Amino acid sequence: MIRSTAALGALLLLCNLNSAAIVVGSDSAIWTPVSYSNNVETDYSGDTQANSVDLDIVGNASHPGFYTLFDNGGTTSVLTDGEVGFRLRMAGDQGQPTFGGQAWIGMDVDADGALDLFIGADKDFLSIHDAGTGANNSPSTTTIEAAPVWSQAVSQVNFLWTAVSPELDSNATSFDIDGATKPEPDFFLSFVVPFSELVDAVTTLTGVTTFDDTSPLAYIAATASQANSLNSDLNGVDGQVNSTITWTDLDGITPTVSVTGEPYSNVPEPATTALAAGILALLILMLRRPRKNRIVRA
Ligand SMILES: [Ca+2]
Ligand SMILES: [Ca+2]
Ligand SMILES: [Ca+2]
Repeated sequence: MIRSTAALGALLLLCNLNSAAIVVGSDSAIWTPVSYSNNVETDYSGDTQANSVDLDIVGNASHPGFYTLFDNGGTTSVLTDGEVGFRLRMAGDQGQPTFGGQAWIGMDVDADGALDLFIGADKDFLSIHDAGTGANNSPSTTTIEAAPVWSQAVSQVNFLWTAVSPELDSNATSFDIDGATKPEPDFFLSFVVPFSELVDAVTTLTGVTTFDDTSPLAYIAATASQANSLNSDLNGVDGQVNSTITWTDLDGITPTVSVTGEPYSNVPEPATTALAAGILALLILMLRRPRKNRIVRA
């Protein structure tokens, strides 16, 4: 009995290792809060242009408004098996069966303060879009190409719109942090995209030719009432959806992070450094070897 139970446990563990990496409805305690330059993991309530609670990103220091979660898929092939998730805390919902708007995660992958691509989520599809021909360095210069370079229908595996609960936010002390103005539970919008699709988009659409889980990037997060704009709420910024102020000056873009959400400087040293150390060790070994041979002949 014990042996069969152990075997079953091992089998379940094996199945788990081979299943989808990120559980979209997992506890926020295992997700990484995405911080902005002022270290505020928050957004203001009631600052949406459309005045819709399901488009109003909210947060405070102990209840972050924006999380990410990266999983390498449990294998050595992070570029094929990795997944990256995003979670936004909204003030409530509009009583619709599901999320009624559009969420955007904008990414700057070449550290020039201008967004290079956008990851989108609505009730039907997850998608990745090229930044259009606009400067994309401020809310007012945002352009998002209408046609996605990748899209995937939402499912129970990659998308979740649900009220914040103790199961989804075990560290929370409130489930309605904007309750003073809108007394209703906050909602989490959570979605997961394959890391390989993000890598393809970065290397295809931008001048960045190599991109992996150690690469630098910066995020903005926003909501919209329609595709191809950021017209409702900008995370970390009070209003300003039409602002000409740059993302950097607005504090609307994160400091440089990795896809894990951790500050870039804390990322383990790149593989290239390890490779260089390996080559150096090999050279030392090769230089030593002839001297040893001469001693043997003598
Ligand atoms: Ca807000
Ligand atoms: Ca609320
Ligand atoms: Ca850029």
